[in-house]
Amino acid sequence: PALSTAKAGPRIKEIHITPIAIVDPPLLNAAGLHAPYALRTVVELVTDDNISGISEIPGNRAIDEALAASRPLLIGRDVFQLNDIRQVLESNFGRETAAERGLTPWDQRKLVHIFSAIEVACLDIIGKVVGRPVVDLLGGRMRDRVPFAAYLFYKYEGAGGELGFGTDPEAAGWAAARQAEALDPAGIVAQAKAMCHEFGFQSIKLKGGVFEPQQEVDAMFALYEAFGPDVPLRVDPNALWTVETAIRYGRMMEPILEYLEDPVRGQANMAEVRRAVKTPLATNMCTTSFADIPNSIVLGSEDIILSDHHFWGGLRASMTLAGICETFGRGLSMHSNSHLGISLAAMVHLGAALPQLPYALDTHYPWQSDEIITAGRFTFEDGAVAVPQEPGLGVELDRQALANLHECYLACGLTKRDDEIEMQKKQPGWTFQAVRW
Ligand code: GKR
Ligand code: MG
Repeated sequence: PALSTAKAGPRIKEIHITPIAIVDPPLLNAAGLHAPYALRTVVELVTDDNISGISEIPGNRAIDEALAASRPLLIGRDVFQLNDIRQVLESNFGRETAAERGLTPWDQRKLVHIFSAIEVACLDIIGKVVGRPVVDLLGGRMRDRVPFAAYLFYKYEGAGGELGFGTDPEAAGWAAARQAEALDPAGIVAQAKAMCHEFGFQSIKLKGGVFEPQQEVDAMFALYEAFGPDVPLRVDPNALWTVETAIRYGRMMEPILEYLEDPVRGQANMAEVRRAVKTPLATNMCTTSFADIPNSIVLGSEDIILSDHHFWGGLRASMTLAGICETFGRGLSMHSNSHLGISLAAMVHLGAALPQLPYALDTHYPWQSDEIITAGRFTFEDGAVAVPQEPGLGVELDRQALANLHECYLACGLTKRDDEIEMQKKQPGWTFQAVRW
């Protein structure tokens, strides 16, 4: 039963769960190839006094179904009682194990995504009720602008969406560059220049785990040559390398890397590489939940945890993680997946509240062209996004765009992310391997 409170807050009356499909170009990664559409789910809570709160999570039919099944547990609950809501969901679904995350670069757990979807939408509502932006509900802003990094991908030519591997000859600037093939160091440098020119990013990350390591290391040196020592560089092979490979190539890149992200699989392997290479190691794959923290500390598996409020269980959980990182000397930064502006707004509020922000955060946003917020696409200045000042998340749902993107979801027929199947369209017989080189 819900606990009694001195003053009951607004209660959840309706929960709307809308899966959408957004245009995504053919980006390569360790698990294969991005489909022409990335899936997201938009959640809207409406209270008994008709205040609406929104959130966005990665799209996956199984998660949407679990979220829908939790409706009877959530309807009637006070949006301020986030601790209670979390406990109710956990008692219903049971705790998730690290194994449920899966081996792919992205996280496949249900409960953490459900927590996040509900918590962010509740915080949006609470912010509107008290007239303060979400960052103030997380303890207040430490900065007015949140810096992001250029997130480069090897890719096939193609715009994604209806065009698939085709391109729009009318496109110009970054919209044209985003369609171009990038399969070698020169292609990656050209992509970096176009992206940094458009968004002003001052740090660069390359998604690796696509080609044999020497080629990816060559791309990193080519970026270093092109951008010089003042632009921090990172590479992320998504745990595809062996310990031996990671030590060999990690040492080679010591002079040019800000950090090396998930070179190997598992905390013990990460710890071994960390002892042998001077560059800091970061992860969004080996330490991805609070249950992973004790072993991370015992083994010393990484220097930087890449939080993601979508799979750490929300914004407040990410603030808790920030405290743990501070206690144990871990750096904290942010991971991303293909996303739109509701997620970006939440990421910016969190980024603004974090006590320390030593690294520019990840975002896939430049790869997307759709939007579902009324203000249209966020703008970046010198690679940073200004923290919304309005109450709540500070973004409003564009209902027409939501309906269109939902139609797109129904038409595209995708129900979960499967990069292996997409890759097989280009390379028949290709299979994902948890460790490749
Ligand atoms: O979008 O292909 C991708 C990325 O590989 C993504 O799924 C990862 O989760 O960005 C991610 C990462 O840093 O590992
Ligand atoms: Mg990563």
